[in-house]
Amino acid sequence: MGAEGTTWKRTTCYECDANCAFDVALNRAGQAVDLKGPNCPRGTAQLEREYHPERLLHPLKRVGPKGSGRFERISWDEALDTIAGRLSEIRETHGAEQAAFFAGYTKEARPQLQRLAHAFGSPNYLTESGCCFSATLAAEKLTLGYRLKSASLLEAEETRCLLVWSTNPPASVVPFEDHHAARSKAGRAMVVVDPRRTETAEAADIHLQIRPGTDGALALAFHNVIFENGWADEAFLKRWALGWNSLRDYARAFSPEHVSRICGVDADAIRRAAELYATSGPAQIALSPTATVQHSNGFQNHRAIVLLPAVTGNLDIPGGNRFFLDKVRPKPIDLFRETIGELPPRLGEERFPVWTRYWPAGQSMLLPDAILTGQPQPIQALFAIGINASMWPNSRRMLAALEALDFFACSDFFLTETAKRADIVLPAATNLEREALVAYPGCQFRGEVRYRQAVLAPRGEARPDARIALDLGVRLGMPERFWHGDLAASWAEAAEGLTEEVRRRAYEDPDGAMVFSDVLEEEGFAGERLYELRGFPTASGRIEFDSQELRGAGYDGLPVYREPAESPLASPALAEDYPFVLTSGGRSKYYTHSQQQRFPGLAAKDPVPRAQIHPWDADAQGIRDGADVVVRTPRGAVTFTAEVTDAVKPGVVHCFHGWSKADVNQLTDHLHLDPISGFPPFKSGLCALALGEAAEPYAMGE
Ligand SMILES: Nc1nc2c(c(=O)[nH]1)N[C@H]1C(S)=C(S)[C@@H](COP(=O)(O)OP(=O)(O)OC[C@H]3O[C@@H](n4cnc5c(=O)[nH]c(N)nc54)[C@H](O)[C@@H]3O)O[C@H]1N2
Ligand SMILES: Nc1nc2c(c(=O)[nH]1)N[C@H]1C(S)=C(S)[C@@H](COP(=O)(O)OP(=O)(O)OC[C@H]3O[C@@H](n4cnc5c(=O)[nH]c(N)nc54)[C@H](O)[C@@H]3O)O[C@H]1N2
Ligand SMILES: [Mo]
Repeated sequence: MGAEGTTWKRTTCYECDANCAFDVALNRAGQAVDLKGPNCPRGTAQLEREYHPERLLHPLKRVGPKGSGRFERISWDEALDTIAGRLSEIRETHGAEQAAFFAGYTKEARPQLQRLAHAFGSPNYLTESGCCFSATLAAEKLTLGYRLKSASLLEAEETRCLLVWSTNPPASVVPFEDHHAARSKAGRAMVVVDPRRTETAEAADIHLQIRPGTDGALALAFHNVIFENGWADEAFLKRWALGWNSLRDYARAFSPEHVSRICGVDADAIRRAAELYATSGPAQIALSPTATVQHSNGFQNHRAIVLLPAVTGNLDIPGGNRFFLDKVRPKPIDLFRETIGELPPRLGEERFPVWTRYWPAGQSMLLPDAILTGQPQPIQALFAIGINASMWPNSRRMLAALEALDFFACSDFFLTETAKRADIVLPAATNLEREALVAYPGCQFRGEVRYRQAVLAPRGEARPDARIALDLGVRLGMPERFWHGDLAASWAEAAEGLTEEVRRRAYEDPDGAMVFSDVLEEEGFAGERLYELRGFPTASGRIEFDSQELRGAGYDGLPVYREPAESPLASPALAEDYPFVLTSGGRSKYYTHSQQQRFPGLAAKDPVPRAQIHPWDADAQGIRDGADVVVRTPRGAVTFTAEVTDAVKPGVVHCFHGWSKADVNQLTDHLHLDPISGFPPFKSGLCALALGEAAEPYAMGE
């Protein structure tokens, strides 16, 4: 007990994948009155969600038209029976695969949700990963056989050159401004590739201010300079790589002068940056999970980048890019392996066969098509935990799709505009109110695992999402397979995958277990190079500069550069009407996507949806800083607040994403998905600017 009768309890934050430890002070009534944890505005604001007056506290049934917001309180029994009943009807009339199960940025309950989908008989478990991270993972695994460990997560003392390619930790990675990859450091050269002069770019020796979506061309220019100057590690390439000489030949066309015209960057700066990277090693690339791949050409662009460490001998060396290994591996309870062979094709499996091979879910970017056109396969019903139509490109179309569903149920903390389209809305318990085994394969940066106990009783009738999935499994007639609804038992089964010692610490130690040992030690490996032990586990067993797997599926085997589908060079006629390049979704440290706009503490810090515009472009249109500016694309027009700043590249407009009153995805293109990953071009399209307000002010979102 503290001085005022408070008790402190340990919990973990849930605002991002870092899962930081937080201590919560509880008063005698069991209410949270204070929080202590890392210096992170979103972590510190967790109680604004917890006690927000608009939080959903009871299950609701829609009684007015979709979108009207007219709902009536119902019991959990009625809500669950309705959902189980409607899903069963759809399964009987159309087949189980016509019901989809979706999880947005919320990740904790995914194992139980996926289990529900597959036990129900549907392959269509979909997530936000259809536009986040899975493309970089697939591109890296397909090319190198491993996922790259990136300096955005872990600092290596030995690094002498840091190449930050499209990430800005002060906005997106704890500890923000203090992140090592955002600061200059004595003895370490730094190059940043970003269309904006971010805080990270300001710390760099060279900033390559690239036109969005041209990263592949820039990476090819690096390859060009490196091979021309004899800086490639040919001995390594001869032994371990396939098709590297084809890439060398292909890159001959990408001289710095030529690429300078594509990317809008000075040719000498490209030369100097490539020289720094290739000759002052150990060199390491810090990557974004998404910024290189949210383009119509992103998958191949990303491949061209991740081949740079292979060419320069910076792969798997201290201070270079090592490989990411899952250190904590709970037992999978998602039923994916057990069932997927028996289930019909997943959404996207035919169109994105390579991506599907690397990612154990369907491609959510095709959900609007599936609902509205029945292509590539029809979807009639959706059960979602945390869904926002504004996550999709051309989001008004996604909202229309949700309205066209036969049945739609979701859980959330708030009655969002998206939830207003649902037939049933369920109140989700927050991370402070729910227990969970906090460790996801692939998401743990440091190999930490802990069992987070609930520190607060759920408000109203809120329930953990994972528990809701179990409750539905039980109502669908599978009590045994769903632990009779016992959430702790489901986590206990996942924890069976941990060693006894790690499991004990995960449950008993409030700090959880830090797991540093890994599979390599189990194999008795003490050496420095993982590939010497395991080779490169790609299709050919070598680093695939020229990927046979991609060729086999009808794609280019080399990381061939193609212009973004909408660009001044690819679509000059369109560019006459839409002369600016639009990129979106640079992060703000005050928000997680759409989530905190209704928290007064954070809204005060970053109050308006901003469109960043260079002064030359703003002046030409008569746009002043702080004025309303209409950003227009062939999909629509949205009003933002102009932030006139020379930090953004001239000719480029950058809009922040996730805003309910100004949703940039009302403007983005759903047609030109990346042909390999299905990722949408959030970060390279065309737009026009005008002073004033859009004729149809935007009113959807959250
Ligand atoms: N505070 C906060 N942190 C977050 C999130 C959040 O919502 N809020 N979201 C989390 C999630 S889901 C994700 S996926 C990650 C995203 O993580 P990151 O993608 O690393 O996000 P940022 O740090 O904003 O860096 C992206 C940078 O890419 C630049 N950029 C835009 N277009 C291009 C381009 O075409 N080429 C290049 N080279 N650069 C480009 C932008 O200007 C921006 O500075 O952040 C995670 N962290
Ligand atoms: N233009 C553009 N669009 C983008 C991006 C971009 O950079 N530019 N980034 C993309 C990326 S990388 C990502 S990851 C997506 C993120 O997109 P979303 O997944 O839509 O992100 P959020 O807004 O965080 O969450 C969606 C909903 O989940 C609810 N929610 C949050 N936590 C929970 C929970 O624990 N339980 C339940 N039941 N509900 C919860 C929130 O209240 C919210 O309504 O956006 C993508 N869209
Ligand atoms: Mo993301």
